[in-house]
Amino acid sequence: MSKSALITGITGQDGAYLAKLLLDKGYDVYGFIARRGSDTLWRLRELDVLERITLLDGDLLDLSSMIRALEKSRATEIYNLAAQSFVATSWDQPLLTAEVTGVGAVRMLEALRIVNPRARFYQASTSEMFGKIQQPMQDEHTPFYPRSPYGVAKLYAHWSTVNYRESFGLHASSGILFNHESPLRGIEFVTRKVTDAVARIHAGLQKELRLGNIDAQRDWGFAGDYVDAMWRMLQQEQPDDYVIATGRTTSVREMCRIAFAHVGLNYEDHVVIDPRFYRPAEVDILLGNPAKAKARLGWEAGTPLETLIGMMMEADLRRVAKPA
Ligand code: NDP
Ligand code: GDR
Repeated sequence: MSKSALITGITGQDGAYLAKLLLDKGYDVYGFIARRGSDTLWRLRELDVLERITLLDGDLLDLSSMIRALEKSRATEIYNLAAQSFVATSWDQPLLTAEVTGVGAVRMLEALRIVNPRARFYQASTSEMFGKIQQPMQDEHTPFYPRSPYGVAKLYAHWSTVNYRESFGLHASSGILFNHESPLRGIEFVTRKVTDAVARIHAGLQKELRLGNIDAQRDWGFAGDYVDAMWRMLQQEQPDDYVIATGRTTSVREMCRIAFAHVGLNYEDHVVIDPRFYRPAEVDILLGNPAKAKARLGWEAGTPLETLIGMMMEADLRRVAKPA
């Protein structure tokens, strides 16, 4: 009998890659989706998975919809990827972010306790929980100091996952994932904002790119690699928490240089610093130590930033040349 998995946030970047990975492994894949007015299914179409999954309506604000989704899917693996995930928006919508990104995870843990406490649970935790950095490389023992309402909400969800594991013996694991990108990344995030703009500038459709703090540094990997780490966590006999990262950090400035150079342009001729994109509090630098994931999960990041940006650039050049 094939295994059954339920993914919240299946319409997002990671949800689409994870759905593909699980389908390729023979799972029955169910997606928990909040119905929106606009088309949110484009990523699932792009990876050719839409016709192979079952979508169940629901919302992380609505416990009863979670209970029904768990009952209908009979999922033995639940991946909680849904969130208000854009850090900048979390200052404008702190309460919604808390409800969806923080309390939403606890609703899913409660639903799990009610319907199937033996199911395995994955929580999408984040390097944003480290926030104001207190040691040069962050691992599973680094103290947390979130710097945004998003980071605070994720920390609540993270500790709740740990607490439900310790209180009720749930197989609940938390992946502390550092930034990961892809051609399916939302356009509001900086890497995709840059690759989309470079493609447009190259095509003569725009001249400048307005950015905020380009001296921020991130540990960027490829989303396609990172969803494999999520799956590996749930295959372990014991649940645990893992840092998932590349172990290399790069500034937004350098990332811009790589993207513009892809089409023979100099970023300094086009990037304009716009204070509107500065954040009330910044996470200056992130650099993850993925040693535990390598030792226990046999997982390693496989895509260098240059290759990743190249993939994103090629996808955006194609999109700009052939608009939908
Ligand atoms: P995205 O923003 O691309 O996807 C978020 C998903 O959550 C979308 O499917 C969205 O649906 C869904 N969602 C939002 N609100 C609700 C709600 N109230 N009820 C149900 N679904 C909802 O995120 P990513 O794929 O990039 O990230 C996946 C998860 O991993 C997120 O939790 C994120 O915070 C976390 N994370 C991401 C990292 C990264 O670098 N990408 C790093 C570390 C953690 P819709 O499309 O309809 O809006
Ligand atoms: P982040 O990603 O906040 O790290 O959260 P984002 O790409 O939004 O920002 C990265 C860094 O770039 C700086 N920056 C800008 N960012 C955006 N979006 N737009 C700009 O114009 C701009 N200019 C400079 C930011 O200040 C920041 O320092 C992502 C999300 O996927 C989270 O959900 C996830 O938890 C973390 O990664 C790990």
